[in-house]
Amino acid sequence: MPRPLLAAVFLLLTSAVCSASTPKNIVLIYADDVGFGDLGCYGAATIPTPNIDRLAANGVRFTSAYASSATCTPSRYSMLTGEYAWREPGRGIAPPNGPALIKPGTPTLATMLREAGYTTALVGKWHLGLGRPPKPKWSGKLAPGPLEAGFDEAFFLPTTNDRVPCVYVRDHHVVGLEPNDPLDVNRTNPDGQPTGESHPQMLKMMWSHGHNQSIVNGISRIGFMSGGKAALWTDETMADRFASEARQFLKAHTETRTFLFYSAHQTHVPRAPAERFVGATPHGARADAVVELDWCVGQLMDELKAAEQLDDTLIIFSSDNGPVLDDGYVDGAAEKLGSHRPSGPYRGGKYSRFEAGTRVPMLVSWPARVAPSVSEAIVSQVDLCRSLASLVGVSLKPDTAPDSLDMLPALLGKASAGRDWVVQHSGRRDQLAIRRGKWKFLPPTKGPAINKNTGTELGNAPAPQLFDLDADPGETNNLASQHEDICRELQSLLDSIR
Ligand code: NG6
Ligand code: CA
Repeated sequence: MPRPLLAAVFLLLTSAVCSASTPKNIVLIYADDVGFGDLGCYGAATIPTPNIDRLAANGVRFTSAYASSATCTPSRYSMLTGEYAWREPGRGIAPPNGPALIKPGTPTLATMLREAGYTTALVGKWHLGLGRPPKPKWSGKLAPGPLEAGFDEAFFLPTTNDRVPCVYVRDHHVVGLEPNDPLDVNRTNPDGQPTGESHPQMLKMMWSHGHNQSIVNGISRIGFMSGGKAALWTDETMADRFASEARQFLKAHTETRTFLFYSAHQTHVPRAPAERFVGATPHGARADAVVELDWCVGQLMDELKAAEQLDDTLIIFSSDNGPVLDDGYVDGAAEKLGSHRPSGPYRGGKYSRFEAGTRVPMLVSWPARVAPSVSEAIVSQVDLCRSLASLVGVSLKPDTAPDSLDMLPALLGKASAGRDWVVQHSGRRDQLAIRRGKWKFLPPTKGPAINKNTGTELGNAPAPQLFDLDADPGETNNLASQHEDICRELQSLLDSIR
């Protein structure tokens, strides 16, 4: 075929898949445990976040955006599959040896965008399990994992930065593993190694609850790992590593459409930001880690700018659950809080059914298409599947992403209304709540009112709770006994969704 004809055919073919109304790149930046009030653009006066604030100033800043759950694994599961994690058991916080939770063949945000012609990558935290039961083959091939969930490439930390194994994985294998030093992960101490419990004098950061098992980089973790010495990460360089991996991915794919899931580790414990961010705020390591996260966001923006693609990149920024101060280490987060309010005006935090558990920052920036605004539309991260499918022109089968709604107009700031209602989930399967318009309803639940480790108000109570979020955003005035009809309606709505 003559060259011009070939080019014309190519253009025709690619434009059939991706029309001019789809962005060149989609970058989903997912923070860990960042609360509604933690960013400059959401009112944090003492935490400088200029890059994230720039996204807000140039895009849509949501005030009623929700993570599906108040912990990480279920939020991520719901966001990537469009199905609430709580529909099946076993999708709570994944343990170090947790097997893959997304079954191969399940349609995901990544498989859908790949179908639309995007090259897809995960950089950062995974925490959705690896391999088949009984446990991942840490020294062998780690599958299924992100690659079986729709990512063309992946550079990731397997669970969380407070869990073993403290190694990076690229695609199917641990990075830097030496064959003569196989890696394994156990529930018990396999080789009598010193632990956070037995040798606290070896620690540079003391644990406060849990987190007293294997010691890596002077920090004790959840779980025991043995071997893999050459592959161990250093917490203080994790941000540099993830930012550089993400930049390399974007740089390598300037000619094709890309979907980057940048899944940050900040501000999850242990908070050990790079030396240059220590003291960036008056609030200690937790808020310093927010500044480090902002730097990472700036790195991605710089890379897109260098390729002259920032304008035509859809960047979505959000967080997997609300904030927590002491989540297991003595790092001064509570002591140095001062006037900073990680939850903003809301009650609770990570693990909670009160608003701060799941109401999180969400920013949508696409300078070429999206005008700056502040939106009060109710949107949930579970909606990303159907909304982005609609954006890129993929039609999903009815049983795919069953809990996801197409909220594209709201997400792009073109409609002021979003969902009528949103389900809120503490992270435990039996603990749901629902918001419809201004009403927030929490059915009675067993369990403690306060998480004794973290001090978080969980929302558990033996009686129903109903709050008017317009008049009482802090959920202090329980109106359930005055509005039994509304409680009944919301209970039956929740039952029907369940
Ligand atoms: C909890 C851990 C907490 C954190 C959380 C997961 C203890 C006592 N607490 O079980 O430190 O790791 O799991 O956080 O071990 S998440 O953001 O990934 O859901
Ligand atoms: Ca989290």
